[in-house]
Amino acid sequence: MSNVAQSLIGERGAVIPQVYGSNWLLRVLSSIAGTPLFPCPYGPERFVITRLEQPGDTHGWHWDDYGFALVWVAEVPDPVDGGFVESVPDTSWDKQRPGIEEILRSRRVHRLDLSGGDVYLMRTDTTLHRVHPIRRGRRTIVNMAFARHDELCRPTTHETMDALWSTPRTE
Ligand SMILES: O=C(O)CCC(=O)C(=O)O
Ligand SMILES: [Fe+2]
Repeated sequence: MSNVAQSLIGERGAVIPQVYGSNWLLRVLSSIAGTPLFPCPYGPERFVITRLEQPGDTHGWHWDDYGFALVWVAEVPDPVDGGFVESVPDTSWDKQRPGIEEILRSRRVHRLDLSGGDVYLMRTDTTLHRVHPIRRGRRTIVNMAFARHDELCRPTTHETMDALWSTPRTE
């Protein structure tokens, strides 16, 4: 799996930062979510480009640090080769004891098949989710994170980022 970090996209990219900063987009997403959404207060989590390309590459089971993610799917293998999204809604992240195995044993796992060009919005703080490991092909997405109002000021640790980048961060 390879990632292009927010800082690099911010420095060299034009379209992604512009789309992310669009008030129109925020209004549309807020109306779909049924709650006002805001740019993520923690810069490094605002947007990331992620590519899976080796057999077995996955984005393993996790919750995100903020409430919503908008995922733009640039390319994805045929669903028979993996790359679809699996999720368990209405689950919460106990950071001391995530209990992921127990949730997977006892709850129905939903599946979302994707095609290149799809965009989806997910409630990511209360939805356990992962990308099913790919068997072949390549999967490239842009993930944009958005926060609810109550997430703007609260102190937050950034476990999801830490797992991606292996650098401890707290704000
Ligand atoms: O690639 C996807 O569809 C979801 C990615 C994801 O869950 C994340 O980046 O936190
Ligand atoms: Fe996620």
